[in-house]
Amino acid sequence: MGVKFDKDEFKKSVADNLKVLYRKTVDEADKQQIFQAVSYSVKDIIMDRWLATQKTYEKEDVRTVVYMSMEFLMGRALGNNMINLTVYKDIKEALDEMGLDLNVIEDQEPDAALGNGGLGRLAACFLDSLATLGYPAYGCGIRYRYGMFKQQIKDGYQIEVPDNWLKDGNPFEIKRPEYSYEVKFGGYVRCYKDEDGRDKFVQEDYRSVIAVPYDMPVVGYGNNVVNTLIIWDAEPVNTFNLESFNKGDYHKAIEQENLAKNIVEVLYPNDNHYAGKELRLKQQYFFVSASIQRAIAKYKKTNSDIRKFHEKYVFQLNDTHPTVTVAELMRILMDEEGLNWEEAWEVTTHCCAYTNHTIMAEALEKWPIELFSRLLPRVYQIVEEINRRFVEELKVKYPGNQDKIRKMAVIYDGQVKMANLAIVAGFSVNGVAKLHTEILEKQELKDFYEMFPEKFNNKTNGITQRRFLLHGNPLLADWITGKIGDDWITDLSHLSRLKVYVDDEKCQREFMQIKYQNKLRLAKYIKENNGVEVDPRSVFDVQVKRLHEYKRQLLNILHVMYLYNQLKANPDLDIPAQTFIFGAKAAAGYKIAKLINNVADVINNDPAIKGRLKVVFIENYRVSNAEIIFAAADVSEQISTASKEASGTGNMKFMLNGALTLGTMDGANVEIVQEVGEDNAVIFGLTSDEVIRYENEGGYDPMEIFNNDQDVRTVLMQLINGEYCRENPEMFRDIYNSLLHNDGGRRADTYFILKDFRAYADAHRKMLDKYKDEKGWAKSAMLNVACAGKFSSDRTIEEYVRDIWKLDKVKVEVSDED
Ligand code: NTF
Repeated sequence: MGVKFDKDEFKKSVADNLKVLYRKTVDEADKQQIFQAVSYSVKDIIMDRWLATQKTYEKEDVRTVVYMSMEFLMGRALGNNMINLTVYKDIKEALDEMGLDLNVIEDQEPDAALGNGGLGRLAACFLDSLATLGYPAYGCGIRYRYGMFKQQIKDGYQIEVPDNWLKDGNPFEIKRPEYSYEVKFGGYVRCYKDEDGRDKFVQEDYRSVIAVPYDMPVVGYGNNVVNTLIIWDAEPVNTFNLESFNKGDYHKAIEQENLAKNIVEVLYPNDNHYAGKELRLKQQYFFVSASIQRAIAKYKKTNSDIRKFHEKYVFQLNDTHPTVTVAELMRILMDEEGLNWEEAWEVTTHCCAYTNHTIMAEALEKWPIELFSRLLPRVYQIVEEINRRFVEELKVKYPGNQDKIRKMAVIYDGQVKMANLAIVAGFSVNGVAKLHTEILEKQELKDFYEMFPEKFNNKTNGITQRRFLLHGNPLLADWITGKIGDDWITDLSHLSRLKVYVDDEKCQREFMQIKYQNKLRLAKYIKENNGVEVDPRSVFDVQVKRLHEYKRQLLNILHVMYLYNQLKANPDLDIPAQTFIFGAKAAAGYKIAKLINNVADVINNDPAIKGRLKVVFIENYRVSNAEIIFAAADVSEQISTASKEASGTGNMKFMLNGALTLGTMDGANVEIVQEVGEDNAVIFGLTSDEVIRYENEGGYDPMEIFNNDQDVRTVLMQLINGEYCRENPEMFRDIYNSLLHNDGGRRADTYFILKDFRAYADAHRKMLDKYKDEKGWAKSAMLNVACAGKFSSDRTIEEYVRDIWKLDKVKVEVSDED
């Protein structure tokens, strides 16, 4: 099953688009114009399938999941759409014949960076899998004018540059103004009796915006299914009739105009961190309200009884960010649809399911009731009533136990606790890796688990092999297909068939040759984009992910400093040449990027070590260059403090591309090692139980390590003696202090960097020993690929469907098939 592709027709279509869009011929058009024209030609292929899919859904009145997320880190669409339409190679050929280079064309597309990191990318992988598996699904999110900032490195510092991703237009999206909805903020709630004597609640004197949806196609692989990602834009209610307003309304009109402009302006660039900004709550309610209104309107087109809404719709809440969903749904069901509390609660509690993505305390969303009730007065009343009823329940179940109420109430200490709201009103609560779910059940959400054990379940994350192998690593993808056929594209468990080749020396050579080609590709990228020369024969040791203390990029760079000291002291040290590659965006103000860049500067310019050590910080790490980076990695650094990384998904992308994991027993690393075997990864450091025990005991004493470990002491002293910052020796004093001294409420070495340092250095040694054994390494790397099957997001989605969403697969017929 696939798209019937007519090469000449496609070429004509590209030329026609250039003519219609720009009045240009192929020779006259610039690269961006070619990208646009090619995209419109691809969109044309998508369109018939998109129409057919939506028709089928309507006709079969399917049960649908709505994936509610503040973030969708989609990356580039063109290449992925061609891959999933199964016309990538055909189009490449057609363009070749036109004298056009597909790689160059793909490079013209800005990443759709509507997300921070793992949480947003997971949402994108899930959409890909849902469409590929043929499940009815919508993603609902926000069409931020500015996505994740572009990162430049100047003088070692991160500079944040606005990401004007819509500047040249987004060829794949379609604006759907006919499905716009009003979303109201502020004002007050007026209560009156209707003609039947029932209480009616209306919001008055509010400010509102119009939510306007843009549809983005989500193409399933080779199955004619095209689902929709709806991203909401905000427009003012009354731009066009300002004149008709009397004096009193003028001010309000301007306010509403500003509200519309501000609300979707920018993605908050925080990963695993809650900043508590009013505008963020506005964003949340804005897209939640619009999405629910849309779902209800759609439901009513084919169904008459709103009491059965939950039979057709399930909302998956991607972390607590969209949790206001539960209260907004209650509001609409009661205030607009006329249900009573019990009826509305019955629907809501069968509609909403919550995924927890972190146990980091600073990521927990808690809104001051002052802010919440001022912004969402009616929704707040409903949250209060949910809380009142729940606290009543607690009092019955745990008489006299004030502690339970303190920990479990939805409103406490003047704050609305979003996780508690999601758990109380949701029918499912899931973690994102086995270890993470265990920690939720035994520690973080223990009280809730005791009260509602049936709600809790695990869904270990996954990634889509279509983007991160088929598109990102075409050489390896072709090689795999040559060995085992192409079933792996839609069923990654087939990769296990590669196991019979891991001892075959010819296969090993082929495999390592592909890795080498990918390292050349990355080396070229680094040269062009960062101006650094790296040796493709060196070990590529890579840590790419958001910069965050708990992810411990600091441990990595301190170890690089240590290695450098070793090499200087002993120039004959018998270890392979190594390139340490970093890529990461930081929340503003985190200084570690500067340290990495300064260390890179010193090491890369020291002739004494003869190029045996290089350090590279890849600027502007994002989905599109990630694909190149994963393909080229030898070693995958997954070194978070055990218990802190809920799952990780980069770890899976490295594994799928044949890198060995060097990591802690954290998140999904645990399951990766379980799949690939302990001999094909290197694990080090404290376990999550040990970390949690230390934390409960108030920490440990890093001074003891400082006093007793000369190598660690040397490295730490180099932070404050100007070794890595001649012009300002004080530059890294804060980092030094944070490792050794308590500071107010903050424990010294909060993330156990010094505690794990020796084990980490030993792990590196072990990894290099493995690398020296060429055949052994090739075998381990191949086994990583062969054992990656579990980590497909297809598997994850099948589990969500089976345990939570209960969807049926749909078949879509399109007439142009061959
Ligand atoms: C992230 N959480 C976790 O930090 C990652 O370990 C995990 O892989 C991804 O979610 C996807 O599940 C967050 O970004 C958040 F928002 F919860 F802090």
